[in-house]
Amino acid sequence: MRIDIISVLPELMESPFKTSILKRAVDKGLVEIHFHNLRNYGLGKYRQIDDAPYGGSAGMVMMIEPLDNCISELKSQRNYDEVIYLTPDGQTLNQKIANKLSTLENLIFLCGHYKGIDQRVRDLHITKEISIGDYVLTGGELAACVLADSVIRLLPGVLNDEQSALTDSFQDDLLSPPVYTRPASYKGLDVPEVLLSGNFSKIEDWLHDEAIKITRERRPDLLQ
Ligand code: 6GU
Repeated sequence: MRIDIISVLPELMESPFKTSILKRAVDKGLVEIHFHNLRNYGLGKYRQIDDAPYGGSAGMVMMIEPLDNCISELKSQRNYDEVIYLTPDGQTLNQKIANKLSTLENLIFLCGHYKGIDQRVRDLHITKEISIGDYVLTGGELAACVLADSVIRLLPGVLNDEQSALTDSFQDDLLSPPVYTRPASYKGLDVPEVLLSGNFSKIEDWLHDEAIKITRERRPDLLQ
């Protein structure tokens, strides 16, 4: 997979891809991340990338020309499966979306800022708009990192067996059951007997029951 990330603040996204599992995915060549600083496509001496909105509302709007130049340049080099705009107006990210994106080859993530991008960029280039939840961030960069993380960890070879994505919360629309490790007893707090029993079918049943119980308590909406 290749992800091209367009942003005015690419430095905000460097460390996640230089650390731990995402770094290993990059080092193994399972994913390529390419940052594109929109400022390099800015207009004039001041490399302008935003301007006041027509109609006179508050805030600034990211201009069409730098964005169109940047995206068109990328598109001239390869075919992209999706051009994704990170915006609070988008569809809320969930596991199903991450699963679908993880099957694709080439993605562009465009990080929004200010009051958003000129509508014509959306009409011309954007194929998907994604939000990471109902709250507002200073820009799309952290959301782009969240989206990239959720997708990259699903690529074959990224996780090892113990970290397997198949038993994640949400992968089967259930939250995860509680987990325990040694010691079996700590200050009078005991690990549930069944987990020490060695009876794997009983353990499976117990874990499933706990997952249902927790999901019913915390996220009944997932059981609909
Ligand atoms: Cl994608 N961008 C911004 N600025 N805020 C958000 C978001 C995205 N998703 C949730 N809040």
